[in-house]
Amino acid sequence: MKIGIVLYPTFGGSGVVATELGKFLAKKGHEIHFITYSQPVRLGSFRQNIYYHEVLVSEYPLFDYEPYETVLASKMVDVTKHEGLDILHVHYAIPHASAAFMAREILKSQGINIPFVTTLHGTDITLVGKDSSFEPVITFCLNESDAVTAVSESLKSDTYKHFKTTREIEVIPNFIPVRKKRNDVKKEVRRNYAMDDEPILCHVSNFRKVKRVEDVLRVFSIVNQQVKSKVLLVGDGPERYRLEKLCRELGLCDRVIFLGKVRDTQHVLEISDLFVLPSETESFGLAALEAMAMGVPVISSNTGGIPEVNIHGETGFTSEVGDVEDMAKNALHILKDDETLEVFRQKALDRSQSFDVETIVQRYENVYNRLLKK
Ligand code: GMT
Repeated sequence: MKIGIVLYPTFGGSGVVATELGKFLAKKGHEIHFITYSQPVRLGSFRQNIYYHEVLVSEYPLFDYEPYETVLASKMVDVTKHEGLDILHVHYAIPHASAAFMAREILKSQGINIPFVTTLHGTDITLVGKDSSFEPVITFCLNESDAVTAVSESLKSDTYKHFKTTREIEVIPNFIPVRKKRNDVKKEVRRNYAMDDEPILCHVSNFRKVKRVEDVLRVFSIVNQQVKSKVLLVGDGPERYRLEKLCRELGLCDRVIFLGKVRDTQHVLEISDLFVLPSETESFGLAALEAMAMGVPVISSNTGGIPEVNIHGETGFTSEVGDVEDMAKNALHILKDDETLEVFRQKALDRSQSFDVETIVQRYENVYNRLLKK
């Protein structure tokens, strides 16, 4: 099958999922054409069956805002025609689904029929999408998509809550390459950050307000009073300056390590003992799943789709958003001795097997096949 994948190329979860999906489909023999405005961060180097088409929006003095959506739709038309695509799969509703609709209709007028699948990832529905100025376009695109998928049950029900659509939405959760056994901890690497007896807490995000990274520091501050530990913060974004300031106020500068953006977070997770994800909203929580797949238990909020991934009392704990005392209490429970930590580590690893890339990607292929048979 020849599949066009439209995505955001940045560090955000939707881009990561779309890129990993494309890479896995390419490995299975499909021809994948990524369409976006810059090289997706997880794409890596030259790979068989993968092509990347850059959407270039030229500046023109008339435009205060460049018409990205129009150029994207034109690119989708061009790639579909000249590469002979069978299907378009767009990740994130705005503006990818509306551009796909436009492309599909243009192609139809030229006698080419191509279906498009829209995958909803979260903020397109729960944050940006809630802005009423987007509502008519998103509702229309959901209704016009040939198939709509959402990454969690929670996101599916949020979509029905916020948009007047009766479109069937199939839940296809995010996925991960699973491992049966945990990697051995690279002690030499770990010693660069913490003493052998100091637990390492970790957080990975884009440091936007919605991630409540400040809560990570507050949880850590309580934990560190009882168990001397370290915290590794991976990522960067608008909240970083405020967080660095808070670290100084809490007197934690020597215990909190800002690593900045890291392309391959698995090496950080490999040396971590606990993952903290206190988000305000989170439709899935891919970062938590990535931690669990490395055998790292999760302390998180109980918002959105997180409880579908992090099982309370088994793979970690979930708390009310903002309840840093409860999160710290739960973290201390897991860290109280090596045996308890090991039980949670193993359960986290086991749970991640339910999101095995092989099984989940097959479900996307089933959607494509169903549409192409129509
Ligand atoms: O969380 C972000 O700010 C990035 C956002 C995105 O669209 O890239 O992530 C969303 O999609 C991820 C992949 O499906 C999910 O794991 C995240 O939970 C979801 N983020 C939110 O709902 C806030």
